[in-house]
Amino acid sequence: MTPVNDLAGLNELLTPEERAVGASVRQLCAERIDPYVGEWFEQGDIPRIRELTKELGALGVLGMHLEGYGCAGMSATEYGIACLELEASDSGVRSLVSVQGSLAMFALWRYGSEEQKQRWLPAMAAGDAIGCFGLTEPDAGSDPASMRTKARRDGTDWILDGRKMWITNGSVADVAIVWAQTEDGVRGFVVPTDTPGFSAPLIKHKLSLRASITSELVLDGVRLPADAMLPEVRGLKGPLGCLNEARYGIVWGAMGAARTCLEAAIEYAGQRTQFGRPIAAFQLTQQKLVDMTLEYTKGVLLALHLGRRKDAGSLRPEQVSLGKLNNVREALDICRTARTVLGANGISLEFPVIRHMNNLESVLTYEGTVEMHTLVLGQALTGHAAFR
Ligand code: TGC
Ligand code: FAD
Repeated sequence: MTPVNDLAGLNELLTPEERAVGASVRQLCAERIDPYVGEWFEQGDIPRIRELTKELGALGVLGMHLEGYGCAGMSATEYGIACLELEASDSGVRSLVSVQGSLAMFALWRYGSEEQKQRWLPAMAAGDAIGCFGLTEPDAGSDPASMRTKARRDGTDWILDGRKMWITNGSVADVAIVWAQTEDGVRGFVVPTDTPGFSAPLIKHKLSLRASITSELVLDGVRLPADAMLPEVRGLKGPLGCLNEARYGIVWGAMGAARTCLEAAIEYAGQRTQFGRPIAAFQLTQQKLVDMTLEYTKGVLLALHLGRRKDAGSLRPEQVSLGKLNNVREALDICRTARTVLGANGISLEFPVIRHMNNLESVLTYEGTVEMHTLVLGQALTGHAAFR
């Protein structure tokens, strides 16, 4: 029996260093996450999230592709491989890492003052401080330009008022990067979460991404000093620039969820007997496994291609959209097909499949929905923006 990665020789496309990154992240996931994550999902929590975040920091995956300030300075491809292995365990764990490194840390690293970087980045790289990224609002999701959160001047201070919604890591964060309207356009603010007027109630009743903290951010007259604003960017291109980073990680990550479900389906099909034969011996089952493997293989090749382009400095935003749209959509399809192979066991948390399938419903929506990425690609192809 050929392992799914060996069919097209995917591992041979990686350097020894890249393979080593994948192996070390997989080892941590196998020891610290896989045995427990089904239970976390059932509870709707990541118990001892601070401990886990420190372990991820010690492994070097927080802000892994950033240079300096305690960050590991690895390549984009290595970062992508780490995301794949994390999401092979759970999309919620990859989210924790994506939001920390690609959104909150990246915003500080790219747009922050030297003082802001020194204050937060080393602690965040080590996992001693957790960050979140507040862009979405109750009435502004796909269209962040319509955000209502406002920052106004009071002397030299800033006063922030507004609400953010669906914010990963919100209730456990030490620092929130909050995007707000100012007289000068959209600006980013570095908000220590112990600032009076800031609160982050947990969002409950999720049936997806349950091993992840998702919160509302409430900003009621939050007073910040003048130097709380990210000085190096103005306008929506600030948050959208961060999204490119996190979306890139998802291009890889989604294939991790797909791999786990595909491998679970192959293993189950080999062991489950009906009509006197393993269900793997039926042509209809083989068709499913082969189609899943084809899409998985193509998805990893696409992720690797985009990773190489990112490392070469030539990755364009619409190429990230192409990868995010394709790989999340196909990963979800792979997980749904795997679920059918497992029959009734496919709906049980005793197996990883339904958890990954439900998680990917969130991944399909966050970081730009299927429709938004379709419109980005439509605009690239035709020159017409069809968002409004
Ligand atoms: P538009 O007029 O097109 O652009 C405004 C300015 O931004 C620039 N820009 C970009 N810059 C960098 N990267 C990109 N991908 C960019 N896309 C646009 C653009 O050049 C322009 O710059 P300038 O200098 O001319 O001002 O903006 P629009 O209002 O028409 O919106 C375009 C659209 C719809 C594509 C954008 O709003 C969008 O991507 N919407 C989706 C929102 C989204 O993805 N939200 C995600 C929130 S964070 C999250 O979900 C985290 S989940 C994480 C986890 O748990 O893993
Ligand atoms: P809407 O924008 O209201 O969209 C609803 C539907 O309408 C979608 O199908 C959409 O594609 C479609 N639609 C909208 N406009 C158009 C159009 N012009 N043409 C065609 N179709 C259209 N956000 C953050 O800022 N930080 C986070 O950390 C974060 N974490 C998240 C974690 C989870 C678990 C989830 C579920 C979401 C998270 N989000 C976060 C929010 C996420 O980015 C938004 O949910 C997403 O951008 C979509 O916004 P919305 O939910 O308001 O949907």
